[in-house]
Amino acid sequence: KEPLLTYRTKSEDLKNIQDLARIIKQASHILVVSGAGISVSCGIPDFRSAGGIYERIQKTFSLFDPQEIFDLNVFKESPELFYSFAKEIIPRESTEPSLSHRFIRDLECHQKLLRNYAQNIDGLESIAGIDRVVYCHGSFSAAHCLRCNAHYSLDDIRPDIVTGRVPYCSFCGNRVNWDTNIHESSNNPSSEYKSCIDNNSSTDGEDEDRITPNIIKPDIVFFGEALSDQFFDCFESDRETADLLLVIGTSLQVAPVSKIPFCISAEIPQVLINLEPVGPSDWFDLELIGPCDVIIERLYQLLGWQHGMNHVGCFK
Ligand code: CNA
Repeated sequence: KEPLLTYRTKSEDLKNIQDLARIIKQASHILVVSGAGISVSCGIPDFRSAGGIYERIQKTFSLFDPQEIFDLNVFKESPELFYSFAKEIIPRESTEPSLSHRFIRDLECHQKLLRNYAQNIDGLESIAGIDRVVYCHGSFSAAHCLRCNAHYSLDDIRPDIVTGRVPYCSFCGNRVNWDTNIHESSNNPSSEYKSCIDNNSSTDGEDEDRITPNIIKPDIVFFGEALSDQFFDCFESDRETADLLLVIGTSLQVAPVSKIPFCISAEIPQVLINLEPVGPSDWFDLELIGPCDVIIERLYQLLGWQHGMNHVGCFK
């Protein structure tokens, strides 16, 4: 009996972790859908678990639905809601990817990773070195001014984020004193002032300036915003090519990523690795229920793989 691990299975061929290891050995086009659960061991809380960010937001603010903090209109009106918890999701400079992130990278190094569809916005996939990643909901690594579109890096706005302040575009804020509530930003953003200046060098659109606040918004996808073309373009071909679907650390509550298992042929084995079951009991061929890093550590043993093959020579 495997420690800390329970199974739900609907398949005779795929009934336990040993079977999964066998299938991974055979596979060459693995599609991984990952979520907040793979970053929990890095110290970044998820949304929907007990004690997660949504529960705390609901206790702190009088929001009907905690998801409102990801609503663009709410963000424009009350950006302090979003920035009151954003510091919890950005990785610190010392944050290391989890074993689960490194496993996805090792799948890539073993030339088995078709694509990692990452819902996370913390950017740890890139820190783990995963190249074949699609950030379905964007990431904190870049940001832009909602009014003039000037681009900022995470480092530009990190000082505001970690202190829970709303970052405002310095240039816009200084140029048009359109709202007395706008404070002077403490930023000294390094990038793309030029585009900001160019975009603001005319008085045309002044009315729009007045209604579009000069808040800096991280390049993450809010509710009501479209996912990138990259997501749809990649998935269009990947759905035909995948030979195994691994869903790791997600409640699969957010569309369209939650539709991925339905859009892939039922012939392709679909496996969930998560702390709790997700969806109806016959959704996945196999569910491995437990902390993902523990399950993945066991997979390493069964596969006979070393951790972090990328450090000793990953080829693409
Ligand atoms: P979610 O809805 O909060 O679900 C997380 C899932 O992970 C739950 O089913 C948990 O049971 C499970 N889980 C928690 N800990 C573990 C663990 N150690 N091992 C295995 N499973 C675990 O988050 P989703 O990712 O499903 O929702 C998508 C949202 C959450 C995306 O838009 C993200 O941007 C957003 N989010 C991202 C981060 C991040 O970037 N680290 C953090 C919090 C939320």
